[in-house]
Amino acid sequence: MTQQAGVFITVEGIEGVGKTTNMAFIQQYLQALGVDLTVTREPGGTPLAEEIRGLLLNNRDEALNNDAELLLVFAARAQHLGQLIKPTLAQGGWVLSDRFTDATYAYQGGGRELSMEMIANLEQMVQGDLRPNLTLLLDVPVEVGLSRAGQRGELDRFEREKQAFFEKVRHTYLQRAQAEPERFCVVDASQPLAAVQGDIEAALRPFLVKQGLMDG
Ligand code: T5A
Repeated sequence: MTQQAGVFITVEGIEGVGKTTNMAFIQQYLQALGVDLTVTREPGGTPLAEEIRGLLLNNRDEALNNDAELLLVFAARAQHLGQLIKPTLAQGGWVLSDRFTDATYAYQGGGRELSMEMIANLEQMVQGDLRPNLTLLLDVPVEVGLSRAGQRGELDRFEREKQAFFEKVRHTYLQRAQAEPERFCVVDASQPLAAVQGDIEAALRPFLVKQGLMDG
C-alpha cells in the first residue's frame, strides 16, 4: 500500500447499477460514525477534470478515438489525484469516489479492448502505488442496469453503446474482483434497494472494524 494516511473507498459497476443512489447511503453511514469524508466522482471531481468529463461523455459528431479516450480519462484522474484525492488522504481524510481506475480497466480495457498492460503503465505513471483500500462493486445483469439507466432521458456517449460492450465491461469488473478479493466486495445490486443497502452495510462492517471505527 501507499504511504497515505487516510482511507480511499471506491464504488464501481456498470451503467444504472445504483452507484449514485448508494453513494448517498454510504456517505450518511460513514458520516454517522464521525468519518471526515470527501465525496467525489470520476471522471471529474475538480472543475478542470469535470470539463474533461464533458469531453468524454457528451455526444458530438466527431468520433472520439479510443486512445484519446483513454488518455483523457487518465488526464482527468491526474488532475483529480493532484488537486483533491492525494491532499485529502495525506491529511488523514477519507475519500469516497464514484468510480476510479477499475472503471478504466473495465470500459477502456474490457469494453474497448485496449491493452491492459498499457492501462497498467498509465496507472503506475499517474497514481504510483496509490490504490483504493476498499472497492464496492455493485453488480447487476446488463439488461437490468441499462433498463434502469434508460429511464433517465437522453443517453450519454457511453450509454449509447450496445449490450455486448457492457457485457465485456461487467465481465472485466467481475474478473478484477475475483483477482483481488481482499480489496473488492461484490454486492448483488439487482435486489430491492433495502436489501442492496443491507449488503453494503455488511460489506463495510469488517472493513470499519479493521479501521478501528467499530467493535468487532
Ligand atoms: N468511464 C468512467 C470510463 O469509461 N472510464 C473510466 O475510467 C471512468 C472513471 C461515467 C461514464 O464514464 C465511463 C463509465 C461511464 O459510462 P457515470 O455518470 O459515472 O458515467 O456513470 P453511470 O453509470 O452512467 O451512472 P448512472 O447514473 O447511469 O448509474 P448509477 O449511478 O449506477 O445508477 P443510479 O443510482 O443513478 O440508479 C439508476 C436508476 O436505478 C434506480 C435509481 O432509483 C435510478 O432511477 N435504482 C434501483 N431500482 C431498483 N432497485 C434498486 N436496487 C435500484 N438501485 C437504483
